[in-house]
Amino acid sequence: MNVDHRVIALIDMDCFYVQVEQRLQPEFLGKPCGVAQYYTWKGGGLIAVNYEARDFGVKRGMRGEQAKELCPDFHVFHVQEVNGKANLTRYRDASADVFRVLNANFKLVEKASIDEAYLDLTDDIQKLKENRSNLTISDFPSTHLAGSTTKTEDERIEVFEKWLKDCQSDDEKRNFDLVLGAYLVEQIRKKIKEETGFFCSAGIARNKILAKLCCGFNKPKKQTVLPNSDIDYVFDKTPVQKIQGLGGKAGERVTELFQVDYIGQLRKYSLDILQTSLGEKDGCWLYNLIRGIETTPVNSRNLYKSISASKNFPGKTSLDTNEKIRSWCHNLAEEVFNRLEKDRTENKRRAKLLTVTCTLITNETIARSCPLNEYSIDRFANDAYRILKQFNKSSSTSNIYSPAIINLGISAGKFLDSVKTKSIADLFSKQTTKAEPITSMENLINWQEAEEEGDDDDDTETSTEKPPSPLPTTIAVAAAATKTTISPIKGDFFRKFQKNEERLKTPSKSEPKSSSSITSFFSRYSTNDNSSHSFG
Ligand code: DCP
Ligand code: CA
Ligand code: CA
Repeated sequence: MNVDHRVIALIDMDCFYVQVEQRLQPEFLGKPCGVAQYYTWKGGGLIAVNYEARDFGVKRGMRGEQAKELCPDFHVFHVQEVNGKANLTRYRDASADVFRVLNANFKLVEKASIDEAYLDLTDDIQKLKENRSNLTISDFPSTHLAGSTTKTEDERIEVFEKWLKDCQSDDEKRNFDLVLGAYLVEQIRKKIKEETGFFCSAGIARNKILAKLCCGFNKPKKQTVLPNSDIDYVFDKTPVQKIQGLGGKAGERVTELFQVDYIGQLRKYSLDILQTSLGEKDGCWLYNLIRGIETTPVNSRNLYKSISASKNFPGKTSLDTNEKIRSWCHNLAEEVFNRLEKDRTENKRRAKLLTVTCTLITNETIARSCPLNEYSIDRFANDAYRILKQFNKSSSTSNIYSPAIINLGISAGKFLDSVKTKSIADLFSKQTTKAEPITSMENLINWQEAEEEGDDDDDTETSTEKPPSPLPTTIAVAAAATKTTISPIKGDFFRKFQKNEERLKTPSKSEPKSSSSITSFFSRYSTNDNSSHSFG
């Protein structure tokens, strides 16, 4: 079996939104704080909580008031609102600061979310090997080993020093790559702190899934290395759902099918059994993953694949008149427009497809798209409204919109290089004041299941702004939308990997060779890839 030789890191900012707010108001540094969306209902729903507050039991999803009960000194920052809607510009700009540092120092950087990046350090390490030999514990002030749970700093130093010595000896040369990876990550984390003021954590391992997993082992302000020799130990204690891609329906299916709780318990199943139950490619992917092999590459992507804004309208706030819908189409269109304009200046590209999504009070989710020929708030709003009008079942003379809308979103995607695409059509559409009829519409029913952190430049509200009554969130809605259209074992296996071009051949049952079939789960329903949740 071809053992993975790469060194991959996942950098994740610590309590990111809180740090962004604290950077603006440093008097709150070191104090228990959180960031809430909206001022309404019990102090707003917390979407980020710092570690000082977590010590008091404050968690994401709680209300500001509840947090204050647990921690009287708790301070709540509120997400800015524009047009009655959360505006994430501040966090996006802070994210750009972090990515500037990463991109200036590494070639292979993949933006995985607003506060996360994968780095492929393999080549950098080869260069480092030529120049640097002996490293000491002082080069690793915050590195932990995934396979050991050390309680004190002295213990950490003892364990790490031993590993370092082993790795630098001849027998353990292979792990020396990981040592150098950890060294580089210590350096970049320090640089991020110096240049942005933000702390982060990291995981360093042989593939993306392992790097992501171990990043969470020692948060905040620390990093964790996972040598392959520790994988069995770690997997024996890792719930299936904790593995990226097995967090949703796919993970549930795996735990049910095999009656396991921990990923390591799957080791006893042969490739044949896994393939029979999950399909050839997926079974192979899982079989290899458990053995530490997963070859999804780090894609240098820094641009969002789509730009979208959406809002929930729960309970009494549902959009039940044409007027309200018109007005919100305009608000969302304005936000998308502003971000598109900024994107056009910064990235020299233009979106060519406008997509409108909504969830009706009946829980039906609708997604339609049309060509986007010009950047214009009115045009976006009119196109969106025209699409939505088709689903109004009330009489054409009344102002009522029925069934009412409980989530509305507008998104722009299918970006093309604007320098090359200044077409006659563009020029023509600039002169057109009145919106043209929509010439093509496609039903985007093959949505991908949304996760908490979308991969797009997304101003979608998060699940914490829940109304008092249980109503679907954007996330739940998108998931529900997938139910009817997506093959059973899908979960959220793939969003982050869906554009991965590398589709390795599935080995024959008797001879497992590769593991990149995380893409295969996805490829079944990725033919019409208009998902607004991934980077291009
Ligand atoms: N976020 C959000 N809604 C969610 C989850 C997250 O708006 N349901 C935002 C706020 C977070 C940011 O995304 O600060 C990054 O999310 P993380 O899951 O990485 O969480 P944090 O960075 O806040 O904390 P941690 O230190 O655990 O990574
Ligand atoms: Ca984070
Ligand atoms: Ca994150």
